[in-house]
Amino acid sequence: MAIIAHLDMDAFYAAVEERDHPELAGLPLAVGADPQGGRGRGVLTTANYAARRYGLHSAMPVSRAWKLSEAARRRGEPPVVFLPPNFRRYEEVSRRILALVRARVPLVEEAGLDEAYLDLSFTGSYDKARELCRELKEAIRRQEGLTASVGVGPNKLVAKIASDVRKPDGLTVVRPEEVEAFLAPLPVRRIPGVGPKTERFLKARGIRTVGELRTVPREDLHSWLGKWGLELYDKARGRGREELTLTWEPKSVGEQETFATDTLEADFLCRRLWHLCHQARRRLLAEGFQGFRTVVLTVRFHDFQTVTRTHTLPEATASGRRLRAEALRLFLPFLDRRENPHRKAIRLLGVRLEKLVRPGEGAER
Ligand code: TTP
Ligand code: MG
Repeated sequence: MAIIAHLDMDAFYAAVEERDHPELAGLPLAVGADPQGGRGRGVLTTANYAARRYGLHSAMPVSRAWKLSEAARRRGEPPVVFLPPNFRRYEEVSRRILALVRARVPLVEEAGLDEAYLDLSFTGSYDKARELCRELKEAIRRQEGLTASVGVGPNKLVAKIASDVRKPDGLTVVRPEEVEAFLAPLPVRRIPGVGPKTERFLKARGIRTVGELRTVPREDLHSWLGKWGLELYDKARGRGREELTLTWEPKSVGEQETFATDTLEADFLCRRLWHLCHQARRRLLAEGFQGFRTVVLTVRFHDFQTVTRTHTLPEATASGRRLRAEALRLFLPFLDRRENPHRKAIRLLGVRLEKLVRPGEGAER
């Protein structure tokens, strides 16, 4: 029996901004194009829940959002704070959240920057799956100060719909025997793929809810909407795929640098090596890992001969000093005859970290 969860962060970009700017907490926030006093031409990427109360939402023209904000101001309510998006920041937070999920769930499909499907079949029951989801939400709140909404069901479709019905900070579990009753009262628009066009089309035929959609014979949906009609027929019954498209986590992180001129100048090469160690370690932590055990050094000579040297530590570490010491130990023989008998100039250096460790898997700092 498959148990699938869908996890979706609440008002993701706006929530990250709100968390990063405590002085804005509680205020209506919108992330997107510059409103330029109402003359702005772009759209919003998202709005927090306070701003949604004014009617703001994703993809809304920022000029319209500005008008709604001004109307709120005239009513004596706080105007909307408009912020430009910081995608690098959202990606970084997204990676950390994903790392936290992967530390607890082996099979994960990244569906977007702020959503993922989790195969929770391994828990064995809906009760245990619910408990795990509660723990996940709590860990995300504790470590990132953000809320997520989670839906659990027998397949991806039901899980996705369930994660959306009690936002923000929701947890909705739909057991197989509850699917029909859960879906029936929902507006057809809740079905992923049903947009304003399909919604209008169905409404014109008196169909507003999923329950009403279920009364339509398969042949009718087919003749009205073709292949999409057949998909709708299945979706209205909560039938969907349970297999995830698995995304693998990185097995290593690393950095390399090709120099403007081939060189064997020890001072320069050691400084670049330090810098590569620094960057590799930053990537490691940004990917949500807590440590590494293996350091791989790559040296490419001017003639493209490429040599790698590896050292594995007895225990994992995240220490930058330890990394630099190990990298240097691997590198020094290339500066003399031990690894470089012909004293060839070096074209490229690389540092890669392997045997990566997730939080909870034990690493010294
Ligand atoms: P969503 O999960 O659709 O929206 P959300 O997380 O902001 O709000 P909700 O609480 O309803 O889940 O999208 C995730 C992020 O993707 C969102 O924060 C901003 C970005 N996004 C856009 O840039 N343009 C869009 O049209 C949408 C829908 C989202
Ligand atoms: Mg979201």
